[in-house]
Amino acid sequence: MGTLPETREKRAAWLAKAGGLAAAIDKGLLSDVVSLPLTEALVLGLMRQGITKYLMILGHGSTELGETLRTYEAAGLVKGYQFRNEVEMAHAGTALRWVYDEPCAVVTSIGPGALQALAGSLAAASNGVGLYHIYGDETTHGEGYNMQQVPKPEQGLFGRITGAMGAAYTLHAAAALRDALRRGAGTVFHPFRAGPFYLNLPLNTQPETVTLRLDALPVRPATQTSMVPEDTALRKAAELVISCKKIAIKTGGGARGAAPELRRFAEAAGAAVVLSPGSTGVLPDDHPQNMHVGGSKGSISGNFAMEEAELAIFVGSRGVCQSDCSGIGWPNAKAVININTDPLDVQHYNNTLALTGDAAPILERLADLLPSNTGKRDWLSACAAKKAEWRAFKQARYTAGPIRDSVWTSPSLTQPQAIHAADQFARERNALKFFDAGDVQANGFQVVEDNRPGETFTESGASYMGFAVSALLSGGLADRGRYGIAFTGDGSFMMNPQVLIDGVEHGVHGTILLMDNRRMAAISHLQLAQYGLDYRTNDGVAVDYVQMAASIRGLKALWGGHTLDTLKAALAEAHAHPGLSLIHLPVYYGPDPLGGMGAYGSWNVGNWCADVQERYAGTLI
Ligand SMILES: Cc1ncc(C[n+]2csc(CCOP(=O)(O)OP(=O)(O)O)c2C)c(N)n1
Repeated sequence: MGTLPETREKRAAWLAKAGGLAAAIDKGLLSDVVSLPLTEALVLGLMRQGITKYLMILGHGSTELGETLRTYEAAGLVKGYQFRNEVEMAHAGTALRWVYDEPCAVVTSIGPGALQALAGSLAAASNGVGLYHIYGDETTHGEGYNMQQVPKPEQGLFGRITGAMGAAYTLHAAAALRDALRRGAGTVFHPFRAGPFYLNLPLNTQPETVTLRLDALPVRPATQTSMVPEDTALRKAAELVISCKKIAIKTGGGARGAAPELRRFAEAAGAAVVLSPGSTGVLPDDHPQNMHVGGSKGSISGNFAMEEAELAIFVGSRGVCQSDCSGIGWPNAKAVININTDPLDVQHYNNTLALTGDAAPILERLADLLPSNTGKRDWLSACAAKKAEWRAFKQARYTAGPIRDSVWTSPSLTQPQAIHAADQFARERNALKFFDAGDVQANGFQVVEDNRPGETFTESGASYMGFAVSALLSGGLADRGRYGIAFTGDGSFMMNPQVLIDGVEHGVHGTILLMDNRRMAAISHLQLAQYGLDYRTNDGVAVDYVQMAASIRGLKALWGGHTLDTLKAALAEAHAHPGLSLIHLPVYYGPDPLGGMGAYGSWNVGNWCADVQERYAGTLI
């Protein structure tokens, strides 16, 4: 009974009948040494780690793997999804893990396809999202140049290129599979620094045979028990909290899993909470201590709290330039408490009391060590006044009405107005929000009023144009996909318009809210702020995105109009459509300050560098 049948088809059918790989192993049916094609053993090895979804654009570099997947999909053991662009596909895979915690494998051919997926994987690498990237690679025999390889007479170039982005393994020999999959599991399921794992599959090793025990293939590593530092360090931290009058907590992506503990600690400590773009919702929007986002595109209140704080407490934050004012956002901070699982990131600032470990239990223990009143009333009142100022500032923008600009014939909604309306619409329906790069992204994290983590996914690590629209696809791939809205600009949308076709193909229920200002406004704004003139950040070509989207059967294409009423009607109609929809919304671009949410902090870019670096040299922390 333990003997596997002789062909791929029969083995797949046999496994399906046995209830799948895990069931067959549990029943002791797979403890013999067997010989299999490498790609089949790979697919079984990934199945052993719970990975059965494959996102693919096949080519001559991956037909052997494709044949194994075809056979296994026919037996119902895996599911394959075809895409139209590798960057889009990489983003969809990243979102599938990030939003739904479903790890998957992205499969490409050799050369251009692999390089495109590698570029897209920057988003997974930057946001700590684990998934497999499987690329075709040049032959190990070196019989001559392979078409599409990197054209240099050197060995292992793809291994080096992918290894620069993350962890990589080239399956130079079939027998290396166990090692490859053990390392892959270590990266894809890393407890705090997960990322893409690149498996390069040479054209000639793919059809080779590997001899192994299937029950010896590595499984997904068990979650570690949580790390908490010693009591002495925690007591020192509590003393620091008690002794400092003005405290600001800066939350990063690592705080998303510790929302209740963060709230309890912030309330016990009397600390203001400043959010990074990726951690909106860790404290409810209207919580009096939520100062909103801080950083170069932060907020009046968030940046006030950063500037005034004497003690900065970082929770799961890497201190990325835009969200941390390139290191000069804390001019009055004398001390730092840093809570981070990563032993390097936890030491990012000077004068740091490092609490290396998991945010939730550390915050819980710290809160236990604090007295019932830490006497920070004056500080919290000053912060509350700034929060009120920020609220009034936002309200003035939401109620300013449409503004006339040079492109659109009627006065048009501004991005803040449109985002505010769509955010409210999304929250009322428990919809996911995805934000693309540019002004859309900055206005987005300044405007959204999230009350829980996971309401917004903003790819702030790489700020990759086209991520949001591609990420919408994850709803069609997930076991229990949810309705989502992708907020995007005309620039970002056109990076990955393939989503229109792939979204229909994969049955996505979601809406692309395309805010068209006929330019890459974030960069125009940066140019104007730095040099007084914009340059090559717009063109004169009018595009009718409604017509473009309507040309795809099954897609609902709508014009958003020029008022909040027309936008809201379009949002409702789009949501009611059971598949993919697109709303083309003209938005204002121009110098009126009511058209945007403003910038509040520093950034080490362009002609600001000299000033920022001079101030950085004088920082204590
Ligand atoms: C793939 C990629 N290319 C270039 C950039 C640099 N970049 C950041 S924002 C931006 C403009 C975005 O324009 P659009 O999507 O139209 O949004 P808007 O700023 O107009 O709201 C550019 C070019 C990027 N982040 N990603």
